[in-house]
Amino acid sequence: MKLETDKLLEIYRIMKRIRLFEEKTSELFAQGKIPGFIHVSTGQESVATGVCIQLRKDDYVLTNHRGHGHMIAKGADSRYMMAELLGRIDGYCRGRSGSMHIADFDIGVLGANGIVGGGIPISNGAAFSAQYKATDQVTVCFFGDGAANEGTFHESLNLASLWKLPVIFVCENNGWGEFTPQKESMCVENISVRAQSYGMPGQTVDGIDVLSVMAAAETAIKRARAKEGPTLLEVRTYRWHGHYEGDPQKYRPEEELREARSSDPIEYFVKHLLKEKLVEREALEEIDREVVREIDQAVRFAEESPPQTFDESELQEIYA
Ligand SMILES: Cc1ncc(C[n+]2csc(CCOP(=O)(O)OP(=O)(O)O)c2C)c(N)n1
Repeated sequence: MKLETDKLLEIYRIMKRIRLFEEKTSELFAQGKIPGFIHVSTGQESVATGVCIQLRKDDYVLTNHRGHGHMIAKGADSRYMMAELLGRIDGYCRGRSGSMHIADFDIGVLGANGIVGGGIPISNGAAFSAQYKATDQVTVCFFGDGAANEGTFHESLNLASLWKLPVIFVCENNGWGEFTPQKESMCVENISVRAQSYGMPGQTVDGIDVLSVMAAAETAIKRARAKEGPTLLEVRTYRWHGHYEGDPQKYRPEEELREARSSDPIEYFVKHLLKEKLVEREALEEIDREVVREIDQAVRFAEESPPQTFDESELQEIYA
């Protein structure tokens, strides 16, 4: 894929923004500043970035419980994200959704979802709305390898293909579904082969290379926009952290983790950019400084925002 310098730097900035946001999130969680459960996507930045960077603002995204990166890549403001995670009133959902139900309709993110596979049928609904209204919006649905074993995955892919819905199903295969490795939960190696049963194209891409993810996503997005139907895109990546923050990870060999961390999609991209002399090192360093400042500001913004409080009278109104 041949891209202008500005575009390459934008890709770098988004991946870096996700990485630093997630690292800060882990840190704040460990300090007891984030209520509830948190699942971070550290190490998986190429997937959200490679797909979302090619979407329009009015395109839809459905995400899952590990969705901070998807939201950031779709254009979310780190300040409102951080405030939401900290349960503050200036958060995207006024501090009431937290990490797992965050949404921002203005940028097309229809919501995270704590139910594994829960976003997949919703993405069909969003895509159907575009088809019905004859717009050319597309819908991207992100989910994990674990979700690819849920009934919702199979039912939704069948219907999407039958109705030629403009959806891109992006299976972010990080090798683990909670504490179970992929090979213990399914008999196929490439989840993309499942596309065949539903009569749609399926492709597996190596997530180490954000440009490969972009190339595959570009084809799928074009197909959806041209009203030719859905695609199943499987991106192979690796979950660097535990299933949730604080997970002791007794089930995972340390050697595997060490090896995986040595293949970092951001480092891989930087090496490529410098080796091919596509950008100056100083430009990357400048972005690093800007993103550090941005994430610090996001934390300050969130900490200065008042905590959301729970008013029981609201419940009484709901159940009256
Ligand atoms: C329907 C349902 N079943 C089980 C769970 C418990 N659960 C939460 S996350 C998870 C694993 C999901 O794995 P995957 O889809 O691969 O996503 P990843 O966490 O690897 O990003 C499970 C089993 C749930 N939340 N919902």
